[in-house]
Amino acid sequence: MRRSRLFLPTLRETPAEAQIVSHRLMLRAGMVRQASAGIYSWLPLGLRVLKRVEQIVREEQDASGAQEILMPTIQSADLWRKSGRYEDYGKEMLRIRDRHDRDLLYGPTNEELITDILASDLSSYRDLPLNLYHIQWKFRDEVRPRFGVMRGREFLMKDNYSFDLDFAAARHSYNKMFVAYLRTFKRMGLKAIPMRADTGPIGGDLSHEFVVLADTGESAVFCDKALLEMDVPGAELDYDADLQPVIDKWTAYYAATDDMHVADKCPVGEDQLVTARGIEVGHIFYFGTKYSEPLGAVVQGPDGKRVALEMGSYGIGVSRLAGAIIEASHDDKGIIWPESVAPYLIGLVNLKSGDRDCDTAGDDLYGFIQRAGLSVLYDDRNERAGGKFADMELIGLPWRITIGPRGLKNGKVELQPRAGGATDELSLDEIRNWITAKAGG
Ligand code: P5A
Repeated sequence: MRRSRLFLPTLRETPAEAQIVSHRLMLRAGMVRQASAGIYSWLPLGLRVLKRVEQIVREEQDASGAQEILMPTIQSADLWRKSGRYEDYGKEMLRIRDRHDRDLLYGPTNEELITDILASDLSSYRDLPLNLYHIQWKFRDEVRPRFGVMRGREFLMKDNYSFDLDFAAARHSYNKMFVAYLRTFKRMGLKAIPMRADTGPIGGDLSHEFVVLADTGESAVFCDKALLEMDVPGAELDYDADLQPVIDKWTAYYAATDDMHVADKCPVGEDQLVTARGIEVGHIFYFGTKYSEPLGAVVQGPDGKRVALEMGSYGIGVSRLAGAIIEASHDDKGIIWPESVAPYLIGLVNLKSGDRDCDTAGDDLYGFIQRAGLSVLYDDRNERAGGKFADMELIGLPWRITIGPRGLKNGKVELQPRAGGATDELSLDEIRNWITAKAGG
């Protein structure tokens, strides 16, 4: 993409309304704009990040055996009356009435709707286990939406729902998600720590929050230092194998959110305890038959008896993650994107647009990078070098290649990683080799 064409309204000044660094940087880097309180439009750069985050989530869900569906944002109040949550959910639920005076709502979550689908369409235990997910916008009328996309009213969530015949199978479904979440967050360059959590309005008695440590996190968290060094299972992981040993390893260490932590009873010594702030990026729940019973999601088991399905639900804050990644990875100049979610891998800066040699070298390299299959933002604007560099640092692309008249005289360009480290001077051949190697071939 040519920078001269890209709709990327960056801001020099720090917007006054933004209290935390990710919100400030997302506004300054032209990623999002507020539409109304807690509701955002995603501009091209922001949307590319959101899509990449979403895709990592999707790939890890698919790898675990979950199947993607898409349920609507608008739901009928009737189902929620059956589960008893229509009243319980209170003011956080956005209630809507249609022209026929029917009560609808903008879904804050989908336990009822998915259970209703299963109630109608699942007939035999042979179709189990089943795990269905979707990635869809949710609405929760938070009292105090703040911190940009981190605590919005409208936000993108990946939510899935597992259905099993008995507790042992349901526990395995839960464990699969536990491991899939560890892998998902790791791919985004995040250290997410699973913590025992309160189940709130979702319900049930087994639940873990996945919390990314960051100074600006909304809640205080406490955990054993050892958890910061734990290994995450790699691609060799067999999801059908017994995952309990992996879970046991992770849960053997103390980790608790504010509301679960009792200082007097904490088993970890002071020198081993990390006290930090965290951002909840995921939350998993096992709640048995809480929804399947009232909504009639029942199957005939192998012995002919009818049993209500054992269920769990599993959420990831997809739009929140875009902010959480920035909280975890930035400096005083701007964002530092991990390669896995960066809007473009390379920022190509032409220091002297209009100069024939610079333009030729720039255009050539731009084409070469694209043909190699890598994503690149080419700053071809006729602007001061200082401004171009500041812009690139702000938007945080992992690699910067700089072409200037002085270097070109010696046939050289500059390569610099955004995350820090030395700037390399490379010949045009060398930079092409680097690009080819980066593209994996
Ligand atoms: C699990 C999936 C649920 O809703 N039902 C379906 C369960 N869980 S949850 O913890 O309430 O939400 C899941 C994740 O969504 C993100 N999230 C938010 N992101 C941005 N703004 C919000 N207001 C918001 N509320 C929840 C969190 O990452 C949470 O872990």
